[in-house]
Amino acid sequence: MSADKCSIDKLLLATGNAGKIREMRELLTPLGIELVTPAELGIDLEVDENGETFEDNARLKATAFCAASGLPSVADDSGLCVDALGGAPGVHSARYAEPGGRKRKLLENMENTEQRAAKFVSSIVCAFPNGEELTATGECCGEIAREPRGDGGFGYDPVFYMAEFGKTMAEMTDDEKNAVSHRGRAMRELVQKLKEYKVN
Ligand code: ITT
Repeated sequence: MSADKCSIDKLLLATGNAGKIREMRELLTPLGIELVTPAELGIDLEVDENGETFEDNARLKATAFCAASGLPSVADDSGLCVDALGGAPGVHSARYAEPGGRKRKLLENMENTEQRAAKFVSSIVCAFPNGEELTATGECCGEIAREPRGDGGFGYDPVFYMAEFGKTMAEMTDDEKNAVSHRGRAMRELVQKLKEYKVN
């Protein structure tokens, strides 16, 4: 086996978020593993994300999808932590407001503050049918913009501004985002661990 390949043949991308699937695919493709989605397998699973940390929730999703599919399953739990809001919305990022209203609510809550610092966090768990797991995390620092800009990416990307690039994450290409993002960093750590992982 080449040092760049790994001993797993097939991996489930354990998420219903199309943006995450696109980014995870891009980052896992060099491993040469077959990547499948829950939709492709006809798996429709609602996991109760009641953990206290990103890693707890990533583990809940990864183990549930692994049990349902019998395949090694990679889940990402991620979110936006805003300093001026005491780290909110954090693990509640997906439930901060109704879909479509999250960015507006965030900008409203930030209207009267000059303190704009924020970070994206991604925690990734790969659960294996034998009960083993691999974990990885990544963070990306930036600031909350005054208004949304750009139509790439997903979620809070249009309001997450990175001064060093003079762009919001939604103004970056997928490759530019993956090079610096929380998920890109976490996935590169996972890819390294997958290369070293030996199936028992
Ligand atoms: P799955 O649980 O099915 O993976 P989800 O969208 O519900 O999909 P999370 O529970 O991890 O995912 O919620 C994370 C939310 O945080 C997500 O819906 C976005 O609103 C936000 N988020 C995470 N990563 C992001 C990114 O790279 N860019 C913009 N927003 C992001």
